[in-house]
Amino acid sequence: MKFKRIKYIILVSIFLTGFHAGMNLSGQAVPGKEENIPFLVTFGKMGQTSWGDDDFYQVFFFTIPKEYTGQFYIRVFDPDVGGEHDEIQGEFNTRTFFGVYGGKGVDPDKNYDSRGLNKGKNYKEGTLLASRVFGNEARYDNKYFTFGPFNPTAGDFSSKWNSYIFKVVVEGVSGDDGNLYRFFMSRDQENNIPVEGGNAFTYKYTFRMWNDFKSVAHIYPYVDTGIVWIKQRNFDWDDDGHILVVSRYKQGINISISGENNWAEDRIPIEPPEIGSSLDFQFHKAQGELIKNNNVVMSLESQRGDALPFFSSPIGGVPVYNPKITVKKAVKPK
Ligand SMILES: [Ca+2]
Ligand SMILES: [Ca+2]
Ligand SMILES: [Ca+2]
Ligand SMILES: [Ca+2]
Repeated sequence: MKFKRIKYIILVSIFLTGFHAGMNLSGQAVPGKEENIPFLVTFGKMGQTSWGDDDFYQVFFFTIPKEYTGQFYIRVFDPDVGGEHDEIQGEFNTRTFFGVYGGKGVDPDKNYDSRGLNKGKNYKEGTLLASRVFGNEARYDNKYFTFGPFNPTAGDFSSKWNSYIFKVVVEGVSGDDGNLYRFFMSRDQENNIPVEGGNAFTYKYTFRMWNDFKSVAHIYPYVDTGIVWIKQRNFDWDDDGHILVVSRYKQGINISISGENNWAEDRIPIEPPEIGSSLDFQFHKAQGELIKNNNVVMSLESQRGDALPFFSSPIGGVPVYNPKITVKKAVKPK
């Protein structure tokens, strides 16, 4: 009975908080529109982890809904390491590999190695469809480079998402500088035209905060069925303010934060109303003296040790705290 009521409340609140809006939003800008994150970051492999990248690579997945039959492109903004946006150490001498993968082996639900969480494991599984290594190239500074066109059916089909999945691997193959960049999955080679219903996700997010202490960054993990608690891990937050978790059910929980070049972790309980929706991890900068060029890494896993994906366009829309959602303590069965 009680559970039925909770279910009803969840359904009503999903409807009211814009489930449909969430489904139709274009998630092709990476970082996404709601995330308020200026750039992804990948350092050259000779970099120092104290600059905020613990492993010098990043793996992102793009989903193309089955209904979309046209071609598409993956555009990278500022793929070079030099000129504007990038983080120099000494001189710019970093080279970065970008590779787009399709075919079997890409779907991270079928092939866990594809998630890129275990260094040394083969996160490049799949068919390499296109790649390029960028150095200090003025030609691509503050500009887009476009991979493609790709046919959706070249991806790895996922019945779970009813979508073809593609993977982009970014690796700092040499040097010690930080490459800042963004993606856009587009229908057009020259412009950013979203593929309706497309999305993107990663299991380990390495990103840059805005140099503005009024600015709050958000990332949105999806909570699948069967999750009871999650373990959060964040790296090199530089004690910059606080990190809050908000959901339909959580008004705001402060989590443990990392300092310089270290990890912080703790467990966060998950309640039934949060299943099948997104959480909102909010990164609030310290007020007063500005901590500049803060790069940070974030990952989550469930009590089963299974990683949670962060979607560029949050599944079910941006979660809004609803004080009317309550959870009664489970009554022990007789
Ligand atoms: Ca640049
Ligand atoms: Ca350098
Ligand atoms: Ca760059
Ligand atoms: Ca940092």
